[in-house]
Amino acid sequence: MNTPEAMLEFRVEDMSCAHCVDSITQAVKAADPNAAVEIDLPAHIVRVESELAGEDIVAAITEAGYTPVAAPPSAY
Ligand SMILES: [Cu+2]
Repeated sequence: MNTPEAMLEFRVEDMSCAHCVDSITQAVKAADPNAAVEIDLPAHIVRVESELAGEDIVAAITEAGYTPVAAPPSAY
């Protein structure tokens, strides 16, 4: 799956504070400088608009030390 500019959504349960938000945002932007990252901290949701495939974003967030789970947008 490699749809350009798709809005992808992930649940990151171990994201718990502003520092985590920062780390995850930096990690995604390191993988794609043009990515738009939107984070809902209370809901533990990370939304990413990017040319990257979902698994690449998962890899970037995992490398930053977190545990992302793909969340289908239809679930919200
Ligand atoms: Cu934190």
